[in-house]
Amino acid sequence: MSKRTLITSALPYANGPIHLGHLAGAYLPADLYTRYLRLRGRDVLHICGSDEHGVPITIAAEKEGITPQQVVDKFHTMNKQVFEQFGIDFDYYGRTSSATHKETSQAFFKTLHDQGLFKKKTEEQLYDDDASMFLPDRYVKGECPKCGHPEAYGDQCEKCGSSLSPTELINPISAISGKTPILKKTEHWYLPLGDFQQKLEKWVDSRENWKANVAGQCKSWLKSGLEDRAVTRDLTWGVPVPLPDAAGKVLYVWFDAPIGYISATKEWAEKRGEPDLWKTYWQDEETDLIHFIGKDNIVFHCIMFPAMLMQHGDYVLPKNVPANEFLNLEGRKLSTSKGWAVWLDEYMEEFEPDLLRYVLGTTLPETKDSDFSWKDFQARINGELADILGNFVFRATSFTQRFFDGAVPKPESLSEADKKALHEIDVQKKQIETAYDNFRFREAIAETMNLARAGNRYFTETEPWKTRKEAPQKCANTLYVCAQICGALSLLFHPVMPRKMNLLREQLGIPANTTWDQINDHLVPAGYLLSDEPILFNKIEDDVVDREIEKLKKKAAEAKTEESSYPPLKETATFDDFMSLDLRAGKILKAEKVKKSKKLLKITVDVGFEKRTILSGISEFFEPDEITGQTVVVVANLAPKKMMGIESNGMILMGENSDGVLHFVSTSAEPGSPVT
Ligand code: B3M
Ligand code: ZN
Repeated sequence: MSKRTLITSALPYANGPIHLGHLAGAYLPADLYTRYLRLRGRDVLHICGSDEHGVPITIAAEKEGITPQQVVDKFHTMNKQVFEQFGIDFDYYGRTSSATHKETSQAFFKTLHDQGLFKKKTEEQLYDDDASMFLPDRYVKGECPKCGHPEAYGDQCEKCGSSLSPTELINPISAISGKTPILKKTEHWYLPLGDFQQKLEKWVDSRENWKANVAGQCKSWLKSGLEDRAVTRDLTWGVPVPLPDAAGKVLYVWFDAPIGYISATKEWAEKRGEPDLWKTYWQDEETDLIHFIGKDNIVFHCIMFPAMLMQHGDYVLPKNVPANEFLNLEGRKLSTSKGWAVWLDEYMEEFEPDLLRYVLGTTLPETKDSDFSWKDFQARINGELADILGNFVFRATSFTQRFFDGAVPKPESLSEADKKALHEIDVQKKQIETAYDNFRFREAIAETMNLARAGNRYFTETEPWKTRKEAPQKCANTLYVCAQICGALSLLFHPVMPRKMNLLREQLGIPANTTWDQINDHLVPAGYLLSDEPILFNKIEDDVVDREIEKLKKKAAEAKTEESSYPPLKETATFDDFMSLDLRAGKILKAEKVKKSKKLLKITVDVGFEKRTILSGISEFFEPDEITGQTVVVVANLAPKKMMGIESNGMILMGENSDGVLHFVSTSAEPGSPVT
């Protein structure tokens, strides 16, 4: 087993508050794992901080009419505080606008530059003539060439996770003027990722116990071939490129941000008065480096950053990157711009953190997107925390208070049922341990709750309300056994609900420094006097949850009116422009899903004079058999385009509502009829 574990959570952009999707993606899983390892007595360090550069910050600043520094100062403070309040227990929460980070990221870049790694290239980049600026990253949106997602960014598609260059986007539109950008030459330094193809393939193949969704994404990128990636940008906000001929250029945010993990560790070590201690975590093979991220960050943590670390030399590489998928909200994609989000600070105005830690923990998107709903939040708290865990603890402790003056009774000649119940502690502990060790947190939480279920079953089956009169020692044995199960639960559930479980542990007199390995079937000594039992979990009433649902809908409605939910009008088109398109009526004869693509349907369309194969990114909205037979409008003279190895010959017109739902443009004309 390695000597220590270095855990990082994705640095949240300091351009907005933290919401449930952030928690479910990276921060809660990372905190569950960190707390579990600390309980096991391992040397573990959890590093995070604010990602304060890049276009997300400058766009937020422009939107609010303030400086980028003002944006990051506001949200760094807010997010750091809200994480603390929620119990995400980082060892250090840094920020990439710090001096240490600037120095560390510039030195890292300089080392790679002086090794002769980068290719300096002058290439045509997208440029907004009106705004007189280049359009890197989120300054441009367009259709993803890989999956057809209509709102991919210039550096990345959030739907399929692909890392892109702005010039790869189909129909790019400037996020500043809404116009189609022009091409203009500019010089940048490129990371030749292709040079690392073999090394990365070998390294990814050597990774053990990686989640299928993560390994799958890595392998598909490696398979499609790694291309050069620009690691500098024509921006004013960011870490200046430390070269004399790089005036006006900064490091690409995804080059400097992962180095933020290293600079934050340096600041942590400095603060401890042991400035070199950071090296023990980053430059010693005995460290397990684990990155907790959302799936849209996989390429940067499994391909780009490892390549940078390999090239630099003397750094450990990630042992695991247990990336989570996305959390949806009330069955719909979480969207801050559409106000469809639950903000952590607003949640904590109404409810305790541990309740959400538990409920989110049971529905983490560990292998596929999952959903949070307020009704499920209420059901889990009422039906599991209150009715199972809370009820078991209350029955056991209140019965001891009432009939044994609060003193845990002395066991004598335990029955088989008593021994079996005590043995459940060890059985469940082993299952929970395996689940945590393999980043299966939903399973760990479910198996912990199963121990409380077993405790309830045992209490009911041994009928202490009867044996109290008929066989007092049996009753005493039951309550002794229940006290041990409560003791074990207070530690097994601690990673999930630290505050609630500290209350229970204190009530049972279990020392705060008790470790995971000390969890056994005799944590609470006979004779121990239980302190008064607080009701651990109060039920949530319908009106409370209905109020939260109303709040969410109101905010979404406000966001819709606030931000015109209509995309900006494109540039004026001439009549000739329009007439150059040949629109035809087309009847859908057949449709089928495209393997390995979440979005594309392969559709056979009869356009009268011939049958066409057309790929359309609509499989999230339509089942193949439900569209067969419809007559739609087809752009019939569009140049063929290959996607996922299939040639698409034309485009089917769709209307997209403000909530993102797509609808066909239908016609009653016969297949092949021109549409003008
Ligand atoms: N700031 C989070 C995001 O893509 C990004 C993570 C950086 S981790 C080095 O939303
Ligand atoms: Zn995509």
